[in-house]
Amino acid sequence: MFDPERLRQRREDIARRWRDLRGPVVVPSGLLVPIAGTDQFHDYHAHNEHYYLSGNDQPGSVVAYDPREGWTLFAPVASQEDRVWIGDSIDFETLRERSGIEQVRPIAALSGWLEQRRGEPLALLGNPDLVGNPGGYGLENWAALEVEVDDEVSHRLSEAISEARRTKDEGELALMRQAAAASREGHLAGLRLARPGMTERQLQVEIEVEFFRNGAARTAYGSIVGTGPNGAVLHFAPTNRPLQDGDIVLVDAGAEIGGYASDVTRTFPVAPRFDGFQRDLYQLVLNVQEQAIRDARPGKEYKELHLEASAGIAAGLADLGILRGRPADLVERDAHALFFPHGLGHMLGLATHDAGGCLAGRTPSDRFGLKWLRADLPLQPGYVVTIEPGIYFIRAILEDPAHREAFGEMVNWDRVDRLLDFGGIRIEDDILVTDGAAEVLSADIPKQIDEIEVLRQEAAAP
Ligand SMILES: [Mn+2]
Repeated sequence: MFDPERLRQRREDIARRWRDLRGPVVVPSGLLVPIAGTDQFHDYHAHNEHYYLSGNDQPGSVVAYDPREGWTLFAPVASQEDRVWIGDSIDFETLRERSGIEQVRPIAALSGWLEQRRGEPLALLGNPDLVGNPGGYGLENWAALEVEVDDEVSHRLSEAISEARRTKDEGELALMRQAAAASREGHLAGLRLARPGMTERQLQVEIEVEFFRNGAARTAYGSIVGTGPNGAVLHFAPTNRPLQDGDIVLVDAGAEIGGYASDVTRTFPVAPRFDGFQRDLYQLVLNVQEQAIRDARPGKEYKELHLEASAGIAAGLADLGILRGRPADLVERDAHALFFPHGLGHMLGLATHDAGGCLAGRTPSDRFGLKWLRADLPLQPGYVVTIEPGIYFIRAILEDPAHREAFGEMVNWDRVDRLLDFGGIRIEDDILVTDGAAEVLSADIPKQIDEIEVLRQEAAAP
């Protein structure tokens, strides 16, 4: 999965960031979580900090670090019963080769390793289930180990990993490009196969099957497929609602490969063409999105990008007669957030909303127009972020009497009332910030109106 040399460099970089550290560190991968009342488990996801440091994703593993001794990987050893039902664990020589960590030891040895460090403050990163379920890691009794977890140091070290994770190395970018390529195949299938009468759920299956055919290990997040009014629910889970002629369809879905996410949204008509208003609104969102991608340069504050996109949306909605007033005033009063309530995007990587989105010391604003902004930092070469403006007609926001009063004259409410079943439009790409223009990892997934209409007309042909 990863080049072991790169993993070694990554750990050296982290150790440098931890240079003041005196005590030991443990980074558990996490354990399988049973589904209550069954003999099954929830989907397992190795903790990203553990995976980032080791490339190992087996449950019940621990990466340990001691500034005096370096790195150790404690790995599970399958029991005979495990081997009968689940299969064997990965042998230690393979783990050594893959991770580049010389010290690979059975998880049963973790207890002794911790006992040797009795009384020293311990930094606990990764999955904290080590404390709640020590038995899962072969520890008999957490309290008896007399280990004290230092929360302040743990937090600081974790922040250092998040900072390191912002800049993607070539190995990570290769996986992100593969993930974006698999996402492309899925979105193309959706654009080609969506038909009146097909359900959201059926469309989801057609999209996801192409992700998996093209190498995805899983979807990076629960696919969002919302048709008609459902497109206005930001994280809508697909239902059996059939697609109807005249609806627009919002598909936010991405493949994950080697632990790395892609996160792409496309919106298109069920009919062979956008109708007049859909087209105006779509072109507005697209213009704002393309401008934000052009402006995503090193040093640019992500929050500025968000506010500029908000101004673009406010200006466009004023041109369309939905908002009233000067765009700058509308944004200052957060009127755009009635229609664009979420942030412009987020960091992307091992997680869909990747670590390190906010610079240390910056806290999210509680302003209506900023509270869901997930990234607040200056962009740097090597960062991967999403750019995903949208315009929605969300009843929960637009029917709220408090909003109707607060934004009274700024909104053409009669017009809004006729659009409450419109749904929403979002266009999302994954971009790599470089020294020059940003590279759009998801660039070849069609988003221009004419490209989409060509595909939709092919879909409608008998
Ligand atoms: Mn996203």
